[in-house]
Amino acid sequence: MDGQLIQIVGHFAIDGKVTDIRPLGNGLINDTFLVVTDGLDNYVLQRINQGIFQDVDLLQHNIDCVTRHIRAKLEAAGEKDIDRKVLHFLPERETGKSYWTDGMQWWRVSVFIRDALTYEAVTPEYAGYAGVAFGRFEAMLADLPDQLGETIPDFHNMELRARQLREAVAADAAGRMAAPEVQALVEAVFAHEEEMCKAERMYREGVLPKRICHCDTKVNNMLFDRDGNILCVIDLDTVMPSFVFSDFGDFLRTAANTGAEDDPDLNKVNFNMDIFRSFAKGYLSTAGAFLTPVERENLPFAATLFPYMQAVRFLADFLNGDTYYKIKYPDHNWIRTKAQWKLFQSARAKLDEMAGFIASEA
Ligand code: GN1
Ligand code: MG
Repeated sequence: MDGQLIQIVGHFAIDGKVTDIRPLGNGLINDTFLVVTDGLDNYVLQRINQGIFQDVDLLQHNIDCVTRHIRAKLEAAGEKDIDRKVLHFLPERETGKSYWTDGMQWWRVSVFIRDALTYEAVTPEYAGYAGVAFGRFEAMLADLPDQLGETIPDFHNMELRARQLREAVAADAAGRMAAPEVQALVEAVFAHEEEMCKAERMYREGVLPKRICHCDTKVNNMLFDRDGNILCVIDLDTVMPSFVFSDFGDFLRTAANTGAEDDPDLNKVNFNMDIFRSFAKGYLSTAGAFLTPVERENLPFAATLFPYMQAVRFLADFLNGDTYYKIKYPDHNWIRTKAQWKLFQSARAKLDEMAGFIASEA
């Protein structure tokens, strides 16, 4: 066991003695470890990526407000087993804050949720439960009394993401623009720019609201119980005001992809309408009451926006020389870009079919 990690855990008021610490999950941003103890609970230790989350105080403020609010809602509703339905971060022993820092690195500890399962892919049935859970998550946060800040400013702003790609192309820091294949994809991406920046325009025109969203609803950020119901949504770093498209679109980007996010075999990557239909049905059952007509009729657009935005983000990182996402091999970000681009095209071809389904659910 890593002595330094044990020492860090020691800053938090955990129960029991640590018996093992090992890597957990496959997030692309933070470093995550499972802390096994001889007590009742195990814990999750995370090193917050401070290069990406520059204001950790704000970040943890958001998380504290959101977990407190959800816990209170669950209690008021008389829910059972609440400790498995909302994350619980431990206070640091000296400051009482929900993180510890030595000024170089930032760490936090939460209770590990027992008997929970995570998936990289789900069935239509489970996608339906996820839809219900996200609608409920947004509904619960609708009356949050606290002001949340943007932990990554303009995180899902497509105009900004396109601008960042343009800058990456111009700088060509890693000398990767020389490849004709890369140039062709950059051109194809920009050919759709105006179409894909629709949400920002609608927001400026005052016809599209922002609400508190999770903003990282990929399938593996969800904990399921053994019956397929969602226990809890994890990875709360990006909970912030955004368009509802964020949660709807990012779930489908991962769950409705018949291949992997970074599938090297593009034949495997397609947009699965069965998953779309059950997720949308579930989501509308809990979110339908608060969605405006503009939000509702643009849900199919959201399903295309997120593969597009992710392709843009992976491509920009590839051109920048892989400074943001963790990579497992040298052209990983390029492979990811191509897979997301294929998914975008597949989803876009199904826009009418998606719109027909949403209209029929009225
Ligand atoms: C990152 O942290 P993780 O791996 O759940 C990223 C998301 C991307 C996702 C792509 C803060 O999520 O926005 O959609 O990778 N999070 C941040 O897999 O940039
Ligand atoms: Mg994650």
